[in-house]
Amino acid sequence: VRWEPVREYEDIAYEHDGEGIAKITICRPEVRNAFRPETLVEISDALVHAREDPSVGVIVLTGQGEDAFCSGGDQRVRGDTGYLSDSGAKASVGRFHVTDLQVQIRRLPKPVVAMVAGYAIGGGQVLHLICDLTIAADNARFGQTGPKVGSFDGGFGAGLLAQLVGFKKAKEIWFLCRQYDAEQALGMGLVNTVVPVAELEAETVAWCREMLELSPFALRLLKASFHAAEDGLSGIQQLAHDTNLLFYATDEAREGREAYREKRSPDFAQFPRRP
Ligand code: 2NE
Repeated sequence: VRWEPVREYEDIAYEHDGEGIAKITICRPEVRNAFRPETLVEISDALVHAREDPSVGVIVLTGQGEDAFCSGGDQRVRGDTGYLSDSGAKASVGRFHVTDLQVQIRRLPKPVVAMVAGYAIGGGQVLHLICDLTIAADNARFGQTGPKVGSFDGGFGAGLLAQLVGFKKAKEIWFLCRQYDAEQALGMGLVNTVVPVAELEAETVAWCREMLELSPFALRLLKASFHAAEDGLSGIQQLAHDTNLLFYATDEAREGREAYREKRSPDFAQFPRRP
């Protein structure tokens, strides 16, 4: 695959293959691709671009190199009120930017695939959980460190993990902070497949291309459907407005719009009341 850079960032690379795949790479290998607030803001910006670009059908999220997908929050910029940006007035105000990113990935109406080589640890493990699919290299290692380093992710990090691997296993992962290799992760339903690290990108691209052959709107509706119950009214809203996208194209909805514009009463009697 020939990846073409789309936008320049400091902490990430954002590239397209020109055939429907966007790739976002965390480029902080010196800290095992840990994220600082700026990293998350950049990923979020690239995701907006990929969402808005009609030529993009699938998004891959990964980490630079073979040692790590992501090792979670950068502990060097962790303050007493959250994670700190490195300059300006914002420097003293801690945040959890990752919350917004997690929700953004979950609500994004295109499939997001985590391509994991090496460590997916702490907040990095949660990032891959949030992605729709995970393709793991045989050197991938998964785990949580929260209770070791004085942190936790109780939302998606606990709840979504429990949905995937069951409550006992999820509690084991969090309560013992062990690491699990790729085959163990596959066995517990944490990842979709495991391939030799040298084949990771080719396999991920093959999965993406399979999805690119399929109906984008059906994939969009399916993603929203998978999340609707869990996400409550926000999830239902996504599905409802996806329905609205289709409803607007019907003669019945058009009649409402045209009647308003023409300042007349709408004639909905011409449309069947469906059983
Ligand atoms: C990832 C892991 C297991 C890798 O181990 P190893 O042995 O391959 O590498 P090493 O030597 O530990 O790390 C290489 C360099 O990367 C830094 C290390 O400090 C080290 O730096 P130098 O000694 O070379 O200067 N590094 C690695 N991870 C970092 C991190 N997250 N922040 C800052 N520097 C990091 C091993 O490195 C590891 O266990 N890392 C820590 C994982 C961790 O505890 N992450 C934070 C969990 S909390 C979180 O992510 C979170 C949350 O719970 C809630 C909200 C938001 C975030």
